[in-house]
Amino acid sequence: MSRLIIVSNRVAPISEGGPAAGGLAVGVYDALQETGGMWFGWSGDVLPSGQPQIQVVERGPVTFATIGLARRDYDQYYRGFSNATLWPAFHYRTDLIQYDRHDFDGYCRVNAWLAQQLVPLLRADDVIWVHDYHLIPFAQALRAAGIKNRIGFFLHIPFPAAQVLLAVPPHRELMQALCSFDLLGFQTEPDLRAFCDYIVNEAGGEVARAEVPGPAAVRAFGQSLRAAAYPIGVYPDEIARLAKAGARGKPVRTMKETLHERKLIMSVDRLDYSKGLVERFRAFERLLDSVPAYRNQVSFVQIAPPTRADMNAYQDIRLQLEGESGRINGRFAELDWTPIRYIHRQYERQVLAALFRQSHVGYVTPLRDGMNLVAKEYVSAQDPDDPGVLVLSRFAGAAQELTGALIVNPIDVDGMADALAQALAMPLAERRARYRGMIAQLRENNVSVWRDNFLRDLQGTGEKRRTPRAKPARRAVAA
Ligand code: ADQ
Repeated sequence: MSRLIIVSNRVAPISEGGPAAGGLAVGVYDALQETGGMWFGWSGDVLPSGQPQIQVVERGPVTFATIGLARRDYDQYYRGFSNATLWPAFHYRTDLIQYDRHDFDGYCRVNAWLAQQLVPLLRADDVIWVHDYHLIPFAQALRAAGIKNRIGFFLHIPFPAAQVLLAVPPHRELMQALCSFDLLGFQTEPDLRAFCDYIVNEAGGEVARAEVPGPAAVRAFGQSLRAAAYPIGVYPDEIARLAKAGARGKPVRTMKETLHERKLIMSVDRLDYSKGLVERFRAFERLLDSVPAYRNQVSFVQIAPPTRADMNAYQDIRLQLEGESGRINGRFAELDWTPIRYIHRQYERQVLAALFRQSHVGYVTPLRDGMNLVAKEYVSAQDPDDPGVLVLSRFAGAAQELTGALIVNPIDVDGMADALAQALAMPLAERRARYRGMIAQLRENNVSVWRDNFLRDLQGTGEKRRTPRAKPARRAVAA
């Protein structure tokens, strides 16, 4: 059996018995344990000086290979092109795109350098699975180094409409590099369609959609590859078990005591401008405005640990949210009631799952999101006899599957306030019916199914590449 090599920007923290729990981390680690293999990527360390050295740690059948980044590489590859150019562009925030061609050079340079670190660790029949937008030129760099193994790529974030992608100055070089993979995986059909539209209408390529279920055949930039949608899942039964177990824990008991009999609306996100938090806060305010009976009867808990805190756009959104929560609480709070509890810390998965189970409404309204695992975790954590209601943005990938949610437009503050009121008042029979449909879908497409479908299609991408490669894009091979 081939070894599986996972390549991702960050490698899940290595602890006793494997990586810390987390949607993707669990799925990937599980696959690695079954097939044996290696997880390769950045350690999360930024080195002020000196040459980064690769660290290799064995845990049973799994090898973790991690490496630090030099300060300039972190600034150009991670903070720069990945998170100041690609992240906003792929989340349709063209107003926030910053572009510096030196950062793009750094992005390509770091991809090529990481690929060179991986090459000596590879065997001829390894199957390589690369994850996410940080690593779009990775296959091209491996090909340039003579690697002929099968290489697949999964994009965790949305793939933007062609007109939005055109706002990224080196879009053509990026898409040429992306076409060096053998198989591309997207979160949803709309993402796949957006990619195909670019290939046909901007790159002059061809796409043949499969007549039987299976990946589309793509020809572009002198290369042939396959592409399909593979919506990422969770392990719903494992989350339900955690949620039940966590209900006896102190954090949940404390929450219940401070809520008294009030209803709970709950949101959990990384603090990011793509998550629609400002509009979400305003919609909750609109609910209190328009239905005074809910004042002092419902609390909204928003858990949002800061990420990418060394970037201006993230400092701005943090300040804006602190302002909004303070303003709304100032308007409505009473001595015994704080309408919005806005919390910046991380919680264990068990605590989050248990809090989801206690809450009447899961409020998940990103402006754009590749999938949004929180929506899936919320549904998984519910008590089947008395489930809460999911209010979900139509622009989260999860909305393609979780059709039993109340689907909202995340910029429509009035519409979201109406959906919150409908959720809080929803009769038990309707809540159960909606939950049953959604939990069945989550079980059918759990994270093992996602992983197995992708790896099956990657194995099926025909002969390993033995023909000479198309010429790599200009900057991708610079060391
Ligand atoms: P994210 O943008 O990080 O992921 P999401 O899918 O919601 O978004 O995953 C976040 C994960 O972190 C969830 O498992 C959640 O429980 C956990 N988490 C969030 N806040 C936490 C907190 N305070 N404490 C502990 N855990 C917390 C990217 C893409 C998504 C895509 C995923 C997976 O942006 O669109 O769904 O990858 O492909």
